[in-house]
Amino acid sequence: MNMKTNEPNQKAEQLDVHSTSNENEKLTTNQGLKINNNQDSLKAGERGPSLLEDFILREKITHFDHERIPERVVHARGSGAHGVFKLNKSLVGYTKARFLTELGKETPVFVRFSTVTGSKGSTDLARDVRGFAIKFYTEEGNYDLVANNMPVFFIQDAIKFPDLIHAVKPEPDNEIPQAASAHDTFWDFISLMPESMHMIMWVMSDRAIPRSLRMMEGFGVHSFKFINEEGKVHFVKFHFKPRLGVHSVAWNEAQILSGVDSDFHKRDLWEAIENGDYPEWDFGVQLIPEEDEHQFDFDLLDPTKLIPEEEVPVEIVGTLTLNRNPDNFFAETEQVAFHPGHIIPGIDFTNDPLLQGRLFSYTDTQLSRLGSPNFHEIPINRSINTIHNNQRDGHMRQQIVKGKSSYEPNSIGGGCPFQAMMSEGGFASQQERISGEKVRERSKSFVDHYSQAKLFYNSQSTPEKLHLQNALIFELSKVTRPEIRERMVGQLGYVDMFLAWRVAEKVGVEVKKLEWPNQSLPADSNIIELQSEEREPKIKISEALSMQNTVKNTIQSRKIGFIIAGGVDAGAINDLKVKLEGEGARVELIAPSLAPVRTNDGSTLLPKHSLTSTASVCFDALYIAGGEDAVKELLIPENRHLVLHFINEAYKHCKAIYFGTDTQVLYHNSNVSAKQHDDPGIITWEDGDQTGKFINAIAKHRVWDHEMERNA
Ligand code: HDE
Repeated sequence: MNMKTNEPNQKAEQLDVHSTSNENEKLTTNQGLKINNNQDSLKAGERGPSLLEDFILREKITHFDHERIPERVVHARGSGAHGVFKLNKSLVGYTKARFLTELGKETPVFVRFSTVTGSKGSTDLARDVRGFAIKFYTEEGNYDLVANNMPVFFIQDAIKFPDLIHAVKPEPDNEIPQAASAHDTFWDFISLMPESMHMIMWVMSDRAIPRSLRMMEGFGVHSFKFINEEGKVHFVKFHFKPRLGVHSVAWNEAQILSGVDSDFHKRDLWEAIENGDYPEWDFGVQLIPEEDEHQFDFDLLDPTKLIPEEEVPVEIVGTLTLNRNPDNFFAETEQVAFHPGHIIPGIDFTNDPLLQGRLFSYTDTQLSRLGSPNFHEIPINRSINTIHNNQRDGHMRQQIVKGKSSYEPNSIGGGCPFQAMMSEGGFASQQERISGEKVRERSKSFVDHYSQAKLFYNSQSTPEKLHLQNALIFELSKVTRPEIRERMVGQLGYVDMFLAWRVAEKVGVEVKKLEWPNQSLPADSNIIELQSEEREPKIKISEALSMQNTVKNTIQSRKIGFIIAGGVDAGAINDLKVKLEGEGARVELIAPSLAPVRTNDGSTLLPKHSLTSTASVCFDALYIAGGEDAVKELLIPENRHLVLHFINEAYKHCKAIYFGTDTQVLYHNSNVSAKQHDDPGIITWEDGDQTGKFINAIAKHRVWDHEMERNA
């Protein structure tokens, strides 16, 4: 049974069989022997040497010595959750995959979100792509959609992947910097790879610093194929759109959070699920009949291109809900093994050269990470379909397969296991006609690298453009070699001259037209072949590309910090708390210390945080609770600078702040008092009950439009 939803779920039941609890049990060795002393090793005399004979000590230490496995070479840091995918609209005309055709069908899933570049212990807040990998435990076998939160990729061909990753990872001589792209080797590579320019726009946008893993989109990136019962083929792009909208934190906030709570995203996902705020996404598809493959001004096989929603709308057909936290991080989130090659009948690959390379990489990497070809037997990776084949043995084999024959054809085993006919669910690849010269070349249809970068940049709102410019300025300012900065600014010039000019001005170089081959490159460099045609995008602006257009009118699961102190107005606090929680928000109390706070009506409140144990960056909005005595306490020297810092920082990060009654002194001593225009994010005592206004401001996420003024 799925514990949180009480709905039957085949995968949860399967995992239960492999789960154990130590509750009320006696301590044992791995051989089941009960242990009666776990405090002292066996010694020759109480002050003597330990004895080799001590098998209990040896077993315990040996197991400990081998507890670590290699972290993922990319996407090492992750957070996972169980959930369910529900089909709301059948895709029967397009695919025969049963989980996408049987209306109302619920399929268990396990999802793992990740950053790409950093090590397992690095910060959640790195400017980075986020992985969004989904394992669908379908009745036809496991289907893995190994997606990202951005719809395109840096490179067009898998052969460049190790170069890309080596460039972005910490530099090889000193292993600096961790979980950051702001360094010479990354920008050196990027400045020489114009095909990455579209992805660079995404990674430099605030999409790379999500507010929450629950507030990110998911994209399959590549075009895949759907095949229906009649064998008809459609190209398909996969989309997940979060019900809470797509939101980010400010870059300065991300940097502070990396110190204050580097597990911010992990914690947020965990707490939301524990609180019953189950994250939800609409699942949608863009469908293109096979015969329309060449109807676009880009190649559907090129993973640096998206299909604008204006050209092919996203049809929403299902809901993805995460409703259960893992019981054990290592057993589930760490050992889960995804592979874009895990497909089922009705879904097939395209010849996207990036996807083709991935189809090799994922099993290969599990062999080194999980150590054996039997990684499919680890409970989290098991299909809910039973496994029958003649594969045998290998490290850590779990299944005991009965019978004498482990080959096919056989007569000894009665010919079993039998091949399945297609009508019985047997998988058959699409019979695609392929003919061609054996070449090591890039298709000419992949040669436009700037038009969709322009489309993305032009589609951003003014604050989003500003953030993108500032991100590039930050990153390139960390590049020590001026020639790399100059080459990069030259690339940006092909996307937008103002963008290039603004970045150039701040990073101390001039915008120059790129000359190829570049003087600083080896004479035989093939870089000239990688250059792009200059094309204008067919569509000038695509609304779906701006996060600002995804704002939803909800404060569901938003975290609101209430700053309180002794004598605080209990009535006002309770009233506001009830209203905010009624809208689904979470209220947390912050006081000068963790000691219980006495209110003006004699009741006590228990703060969750003290002013020194948390920071404004951990909250979406602030309420400075009123009450004369409370404000007096907040104004004593040891509290005053902490409270003002809270307010100023929240204001700088464009959050909603509600000043309760009697808080005038705090208001006037904070940066908020310098505001020159009406600011929908600032709500004050003068206005009486302004709860509705406060809720509206929180629902807008941030007041980015006022950023210039706020940060002045
Ligand atoms: Fe991956 N990628 N990737 N990737 N990828 C891995 O597999 C690889 C690419 C993605 O939570 C690795 O099990 C190559 C695109 C996610 O466990 C590895 C290429 C997209 C995850 C690997 C790509 C992704 C991975 C490392 C270019 C978005 C985390 C550990 C040819 C569609 C899965 C592992 C998890 C993980 C290889 C490009 C998404 C090494 C060679 C494009 C979400 O196999």
